[in-house]
Amino acid sequence: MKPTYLILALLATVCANAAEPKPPVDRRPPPQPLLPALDKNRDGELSPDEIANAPTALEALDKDGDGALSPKEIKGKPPKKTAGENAPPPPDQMGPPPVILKALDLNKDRSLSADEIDAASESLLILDKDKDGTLSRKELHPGKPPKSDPA
Ligand SMILES: [Ca+2]
Ligand SMILES: [Ca+2]
Ligand SMILES: [Ca+2]
Repeated sequence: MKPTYLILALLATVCANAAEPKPPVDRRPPPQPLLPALDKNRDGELSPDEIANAPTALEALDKDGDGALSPKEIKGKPPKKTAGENAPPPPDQMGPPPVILKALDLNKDRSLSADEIDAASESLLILDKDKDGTLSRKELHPGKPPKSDPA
């Protein structure tokens, strides 16, 4: 066996590895599309005032003025397109809907009707697990439950 072949094979392997296209892996949790609209003071929590103003804040997202929020309006600006319109994002690779949308979207059609917007304040309070009237970060981003040590 000629050693040159070995080196060439090695080089080829290295090149192949380097050239292998790796799709960017986004391991961040899915964004809460509605939170920026609702969280007026940007502290990551929803105060009683912010919850009370939820319907107004949501109406502000209604770009086409039909009184309802389409999935597009809920998501806000779409992420930058990669290759024009040729590659539409797969519909359900985004995981479960964000908790805020889940709470507000009573009929689970991923859009918010005028009724759902009207009921936004009440719907949000469903997320208020500790009933203090405020939606804390933990309530808005329920992840793994915190480990409670009995000792
Ligand atoms: Ca806030
Ligand atoms: Ca809906
Ligand atoms: Ca709370």
